[in-house]
Amino acid sequence: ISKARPARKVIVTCAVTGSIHTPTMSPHLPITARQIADASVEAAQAGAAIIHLHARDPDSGYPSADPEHFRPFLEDIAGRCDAVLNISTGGSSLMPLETRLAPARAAQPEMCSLNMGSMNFGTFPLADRYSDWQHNWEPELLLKTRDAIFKNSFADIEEILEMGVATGARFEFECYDLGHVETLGYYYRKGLVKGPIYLQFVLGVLGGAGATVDNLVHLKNTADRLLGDDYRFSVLAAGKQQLPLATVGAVMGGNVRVGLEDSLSLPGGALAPSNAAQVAAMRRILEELGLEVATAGETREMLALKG
Ligand code: KMH
Ligand code: ZN
Repeated sequence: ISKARPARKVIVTCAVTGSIHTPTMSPHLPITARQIADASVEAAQAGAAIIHLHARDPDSGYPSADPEHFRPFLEDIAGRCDAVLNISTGGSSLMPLETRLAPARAAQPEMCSLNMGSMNFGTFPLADRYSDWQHNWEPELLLKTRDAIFKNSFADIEEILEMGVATGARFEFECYDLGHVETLGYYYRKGLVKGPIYLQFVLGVLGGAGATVDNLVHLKNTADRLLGDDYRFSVLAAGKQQLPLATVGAVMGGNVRVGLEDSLSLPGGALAPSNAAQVAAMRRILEELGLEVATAGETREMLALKG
C-alpha cells in the first residue's frame, strides 16, 4: 500500500517591477498602474500568494514612492484577487527613508519589506549592457549607485519595526549578507521582532552575498542558530540564478520569490514575457518536486498576517 504524504506548501512571492530594471531593458516590465495591477493579478492566478510591490512614475517609468502612484494599483489588485500585498519600504537606494516609508504608512498593507542592513547596492554594471536608452535618466540612475549607500541603519530598522506595530504590517525581512541575519537575530532576542518571522535571503546583489549554494547554506545555518524554529525562509536570487537558487531553497525546506524586479529572464536567457511566466515556471518545478504552492489564505495563516 503506498502512503502518500500531504505535500508541503511553498509560499511563492512575485515581485512584479521593483526599482532596479528600467523600461529599456524589457518591454514586459510593468510601469503604469494598470500594467502593475494586471501583472500582479496574473501572477496571483499563476500561483503567487504574495505580491511584492514598488511603484513607477506612469509617464517615464522612473521608480516612485509617491503613495498616489501606489493607490490605484493597490485598489485594483485587491478588487480582483486575494493575494497578500507586500509594499516595499526599500524603495531604491537613492530615496531617503521617510520617502521610502510613505506608501506603507498610507496603505497599511498586510506585509512590507524590511532591509536588515546598510550596504552598497550596485546596479551600475547593468549600464554597460544597454545603449539604446528610451530615457536619459536610465543610465544615470544605474550609474548613481556607484556612489550611493542603501542606508538601513539600526535607527532606520527600528523606525520601520515601529511602523509595523502601528499599522499591523508584518515583514519580509530581507537579508543580503550574514550580518543582516545576525541583526535580525539581535532584534528577535530583544523582542522587537516576533515570530513567525519571514526571512527573505537575497542573493546575487552586487555588494551583498553572491548567488551560490554555499552562501545560502551558511546563511540558513546561521538563521537556524539565531531564530530556531520561529521563522520561515524564502530565497530570491537576482539575475540568472533566480529559478535555480529558488529551487535549492525549496529543496532545503524554504519558500521562493520570483518576478521581474529580480530577473527579467527565464532559464535559458530569453526575456520573460510576463511575471506570471516566471511564477508558472517556478510552480512547475515545485510540483515536479512533490511540493504545492500555498494559497493566499494558507500564507496568511502561516505568517500570522492580519488578513
Ligand atoms: N530588489 C531586491 C533585490 C525592497 O523592496 O525592500 C530587494 C528588495 C528591496 O526587494
Ligand atoms: Zn523590492
